[in-house]
Amino acid sequence: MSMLDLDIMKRFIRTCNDGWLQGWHERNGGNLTYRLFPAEVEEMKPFLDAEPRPWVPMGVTGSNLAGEFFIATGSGKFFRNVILDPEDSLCVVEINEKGDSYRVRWGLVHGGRPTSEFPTHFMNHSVRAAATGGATRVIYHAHTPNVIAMTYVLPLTDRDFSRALWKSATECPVVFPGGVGVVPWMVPGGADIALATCEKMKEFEAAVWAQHGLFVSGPDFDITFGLMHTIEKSAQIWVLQKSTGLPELQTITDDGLRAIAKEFGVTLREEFLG
Ligand code: 2HA
Ligand code: ZN
Repeated sequence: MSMLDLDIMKRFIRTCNDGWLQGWHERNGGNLTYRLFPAEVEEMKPFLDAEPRPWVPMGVTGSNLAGEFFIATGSGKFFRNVILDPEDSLCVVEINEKGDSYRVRWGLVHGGRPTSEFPTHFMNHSVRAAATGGATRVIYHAHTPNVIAMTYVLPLTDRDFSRALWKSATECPVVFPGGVGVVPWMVPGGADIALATCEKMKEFEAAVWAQHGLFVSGPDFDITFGLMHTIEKSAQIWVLQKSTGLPELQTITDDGLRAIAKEFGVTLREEFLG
């Protein structure tokens, strides 16, 4: 047995590779983090490094996540290489008792640190854990080309994006009935984008980053990857539809959206409907 035989590591690695295969992770683009269940931490303990690396302050505090363990992609690492060399590309980190610092307990065998967006992921784990009674485990950021394309031509409002995406494929209102939040263009990796994303993630499980990509959360890899995939596919249909240059003759009406919600037992954000 080794760390890489653990089911949770296999599923983390598979998710990274699935994102690579979708074309969402050019070079070192994107990042993924997973908050481990206590039983998964116990299973992992025999494989952690004998000597933990030093504590690193994050510049943000999430006191509800004190003492938790995360799997994270590494800063500057390529999703393309995760499947080939997970011990170099990934890490397991532990959060301290104040919830303001981390230390690496496994991985990054050639040195390095967790993703540049780790403070953003950590704060959003904190916000989403609070918003979902602890159910959120996965935060995933990808450079999804069609969502990015939309951010050049649609007003950057939660309402405009949610409506356009809901109406671009019939399953969408079922998959993300709460809609999506939109964060204006910001410098990546900093405190500002972390805070702005947190504000959106108090209400939404997905946030569009203008001219950059998409940021999503969920309880497991299937649901979270599926949310990324569904939103990006809907954006692709929107872009394809606009690219025909032909006038739109019909779409899903707002009453149509309401009917889908009723049939599938989900609650749409009514303020986004006409
Ligand atoms: O990991 O995607 O947003 C590089 C990025 C930063
Ligand atoms: Zn990015």
